[in-house]
Amino acid sequence: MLVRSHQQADAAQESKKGEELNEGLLRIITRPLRFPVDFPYNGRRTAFPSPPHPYGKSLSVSHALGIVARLAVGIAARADGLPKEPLSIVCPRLPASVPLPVIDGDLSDPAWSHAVHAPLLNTATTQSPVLPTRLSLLWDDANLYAAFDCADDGNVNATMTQHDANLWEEEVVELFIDTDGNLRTYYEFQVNPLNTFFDAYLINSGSKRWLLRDLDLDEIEHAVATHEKGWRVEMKMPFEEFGECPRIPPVVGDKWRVNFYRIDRNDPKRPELTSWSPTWNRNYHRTEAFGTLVFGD
Ligand SMILES: [Ca+2]
Ligand SMILES: [Ca+2]
Repeated sequence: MLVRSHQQADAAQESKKGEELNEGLLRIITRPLRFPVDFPYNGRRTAFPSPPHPYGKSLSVSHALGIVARLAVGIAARADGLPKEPLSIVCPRLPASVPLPVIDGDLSDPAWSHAVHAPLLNTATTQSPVLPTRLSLLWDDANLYAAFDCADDGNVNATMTQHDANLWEEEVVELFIDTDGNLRTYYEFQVNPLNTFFDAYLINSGSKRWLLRDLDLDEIEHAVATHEKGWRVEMKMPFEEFGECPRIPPVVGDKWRVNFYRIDRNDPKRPELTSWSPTWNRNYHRTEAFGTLVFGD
């Protein structure tokens, strides 16, 4: 019972996506900056204040306990020989001679045979999940491509069809993309089995998060195909849609901090939270656990 209660609490924490920002609030944020944020909202450049340091002047008891708990989990994990550092992955560039993938949820395009593949594993333990997910990544001079091949048992839990709905409350795949690697501001995209899309911009101080759901990156293409053994997501993300990039398009060797996730709820009381780079707890917004995507040749 204790385990179940803990997981329910974790799921509730994951469902709480942080304080909402909106365009009106953006306009009244006038505090001085500590770092520039190039925010691509409706083509304008908008500056955010620097979020407070997560463990600033007053380290609360709950923070201290949280740090100790995370250290304990990390040490236990490392004793099992699990990776100490966030993962890194080299994303191959699609050869110019290969046709671009058609964004339709069918991953049989020749382009995907040039992609790099990685599994999503239990984000707290890196144990293999009941229902596997294979992530695929690829890029060309205009776009980053991602695909999720999600095994499922036919019990797909998704009802939301409205753009920017709280898709994480059902089954979903998620992409967190921090183009400049500051681990404080990043994009969050979600796609559910009904091909409903969520896009938002996050500011994360470590102890508090702000969510700008009004961000709508209309040029991102996404498609889902379901079949008897699961569902597949195929995405094309134009580089021109992203702010805070070191370069557009990237050059070989450029690095973005990223993570990729899935929430499966075949057992509604025990959601299965999986990630590419392990977060060592059930918090998907632990930015220091974001892995590194290296743009390869
Ligand atoms: Ca396709
Ligand atoms: Ca949005």
